[in-house]
Amino acid sequence: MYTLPELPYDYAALSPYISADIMKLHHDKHHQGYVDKLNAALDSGDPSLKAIDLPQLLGRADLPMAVRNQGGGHYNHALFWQWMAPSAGGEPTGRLAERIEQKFGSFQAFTDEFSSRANNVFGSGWAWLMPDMEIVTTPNQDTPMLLGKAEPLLGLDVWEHAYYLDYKNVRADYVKAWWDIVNWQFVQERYNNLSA
Ligand code: MN3
Repeated sequence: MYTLPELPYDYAALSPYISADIMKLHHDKHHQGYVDKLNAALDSGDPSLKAIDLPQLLGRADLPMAVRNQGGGHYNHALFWQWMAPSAGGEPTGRLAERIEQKFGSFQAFTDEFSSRANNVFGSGWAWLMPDMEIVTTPNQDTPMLLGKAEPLLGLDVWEHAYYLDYKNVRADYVKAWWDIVNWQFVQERYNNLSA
């Protein structure tokens, strides 16, 4: 049975970039909903699916739609909380910083490209940075694994529920502000693990 992970900081910790109201709603209602519906879908479906690791499971093309959507929702949000932190932002350092510069020319060029891709996701979805430095977007709660790709290094939730209370319908303002709370330390740890 999947369970809702606790936020690694207070609801208000990411304010003013993301308000306590959004964090509470997003974590306690939306993410809890994905967990509950994932468990219900697994309970009423093929029992062999319960034995498969979630990242692996989400790479399967033949999943029941409820498992794909709710499982993706749980996986994506469990990481999303960790991709943000109070007093974060800035730029990565070390191997990851070098790789970003090598691929995009500069950190600024990377954030410009990623922001542009995130802003252009039609409807609800996610933007991802992959361990090979590819930028990918997916609709709904689909993960990069569903496209046959690796687990993502970094991801941004661009569903309206992630920003509407703070930024109304102006997704670009949310995307711009988000860079100030990206937890590069966590992204760097993932890079070291995923690209080793
Ligand atoms: Mn969300």
